[in-house]
Amino acid sequence: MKKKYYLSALVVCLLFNLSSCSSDGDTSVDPETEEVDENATDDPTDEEVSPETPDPETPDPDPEPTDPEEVLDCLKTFGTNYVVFEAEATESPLDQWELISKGDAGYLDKESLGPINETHLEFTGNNQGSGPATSPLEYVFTAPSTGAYKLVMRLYQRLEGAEEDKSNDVYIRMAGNFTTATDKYTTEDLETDLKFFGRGVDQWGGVYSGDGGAAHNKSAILYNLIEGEEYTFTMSGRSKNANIDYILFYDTKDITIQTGANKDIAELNDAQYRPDWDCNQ
Ligand SMILES: [Ca+2]
Ligand SMILES: [Ca+2]
Repeated sequence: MKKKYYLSALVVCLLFNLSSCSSDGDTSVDPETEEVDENATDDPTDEEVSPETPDPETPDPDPEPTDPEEVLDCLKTFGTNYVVFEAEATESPLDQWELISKGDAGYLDKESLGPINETHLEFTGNNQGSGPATSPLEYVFTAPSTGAYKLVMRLYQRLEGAEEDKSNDVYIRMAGNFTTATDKYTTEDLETDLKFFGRGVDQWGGVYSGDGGAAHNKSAILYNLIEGEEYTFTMSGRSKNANIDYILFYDTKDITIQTGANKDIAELNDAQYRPDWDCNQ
């Protein structure tokens, strides 16, 4: 558990560092209060200290600098036929996305299964209804198999009294050697910021449907991916107070994932399809 908090703090630092490094010339940076939880190193649950180690002060015997690449790698899981990312597994500046971790006031853990890895991203721009594609976050991955990959995310709508179709969407686009795997959207539709919506009305649910494109469809998002090819997926903010826990791509010839309005994709599906933070075990 302690390691989890440690890595959580590292990720926060990493993201804010990257943000400031890459924000040269960007004077519109939101002076958001960085709610890094300095008290996260509480609860040393284990009271017992062996007599041979009289110095319980040393917090970590491993002072080597953390490689940002390694931290990012910990937030992604690659199966043989799926890829799943923590929402914060990006090198992009978070900008108007806020990283919320356990202990933060806005942490969304009301459900029996809380945020995976005790983190989620909340979009704070635009309004709860809509707005332009804002604060793009890039996720780079190599397809582990050739097939039609479907996209889903875990969503929580922090409605604060708004209608159920508010705070429920993001924009998505894909880059790389792919084609559309659905007749509802063209490849060009999928290469361009497209609304992607779902339902998680004051609870964890899912994002599972596109909305728009040339034919104005509302339908699942599917990409033909090629094993070994590298892709860059981009998620941008659309509606304020939409919270994303993680992002899953899976090969539909092998895997079925249950989704639907107010269906929690984490609870309904096997735990292997969540980012398992394996570097930290
Ligand atoms: Ca998470
Ligand atoms: Ca909406």
